[in-house]
Amino acid sequence: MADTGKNNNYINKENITGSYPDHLAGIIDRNLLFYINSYKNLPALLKKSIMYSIKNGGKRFRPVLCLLTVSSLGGNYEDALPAACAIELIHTYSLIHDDLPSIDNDDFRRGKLTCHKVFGEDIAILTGDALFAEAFNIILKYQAGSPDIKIRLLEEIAHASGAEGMVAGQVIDVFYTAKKISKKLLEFMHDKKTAKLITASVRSGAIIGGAPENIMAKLTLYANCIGLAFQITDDILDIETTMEVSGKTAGKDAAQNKNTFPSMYGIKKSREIAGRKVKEAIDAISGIDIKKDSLINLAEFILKRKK
Ligand code: GRG
Repeated sequence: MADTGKNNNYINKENITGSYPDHLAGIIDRNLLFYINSYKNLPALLKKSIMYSIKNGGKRFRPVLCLLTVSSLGGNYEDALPAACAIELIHTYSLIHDDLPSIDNDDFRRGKLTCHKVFGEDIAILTGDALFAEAFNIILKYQAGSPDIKIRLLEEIAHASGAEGMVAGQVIDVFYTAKKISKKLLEFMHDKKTAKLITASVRSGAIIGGAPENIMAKLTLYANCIGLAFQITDDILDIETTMEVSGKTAGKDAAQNKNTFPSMYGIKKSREIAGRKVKEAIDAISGIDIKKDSLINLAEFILKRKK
């Protein structure tokens, strides 16, 4: 069932940087479409809003990270496609809800109008809800492995998304907008809002790849560090990139008085902190016996990315 891209002329995504594994992102795109198309009993409007939200040029950073982690452990990345796609569905749900008028009120995402701008707020909320639930369904239905592996994956992804994960970070983000925040709480917010799902992506790959505890611990540290660096560079890009490149409205954080690394430390220091975190991530995996080049490459991509 899995589309591994080996015998296909897959849709070439616009190259994100010279070193980004675009072919894996393309494979994720096609497998996402396969899962969504396998649903037959859903209202046409919901199918349309889901397709609109899925087919839209995201980098697929989290699922790619999951696949690369499996490969780094000597496994077949094909084995992780359901879990990787499930994580992308959760990420997509979080973006749809994040863009809502009652949260960040964004009109553009990935170069297109946001889901609520096209389908209305009610349908956008429901589209996010559907993607969230279907993420777990895809793992239950398609993920290979023992029941124990499936339970560990569900646990990992649910924890990263829930009240002690992404939602916690988002609540702090919303509550502290235009209010003073401490450095510690700012880092906590970024860790929950963004790093947790990135960490779950690596840990899910490590579960599927059968990583022993010592390697799991190093990979977890790697992921926590790149997760924080990813959000810091996101904050910087909000200031430095244009709508044409990023596909979302530029300068929104400052306009909304959001707490970000640049607002706390300035751009130069924020860039240094992101650089330190990427170095810490690479150091974490440098001493372990895995095929680490592609994970190092993806960590370095975070500092080079333009969107
Ligand atoms: C239950 C209302 C409710 C919310 C769920 C909304 C939410 C919790 C969390 C949002 C968390 C969030 C949007 C974090 C931002 C993370 C981030 C850096 C997004 C951009 O990710 P990229 O660059 O985007 O990977 P693409 O478009 O490439 O997928």
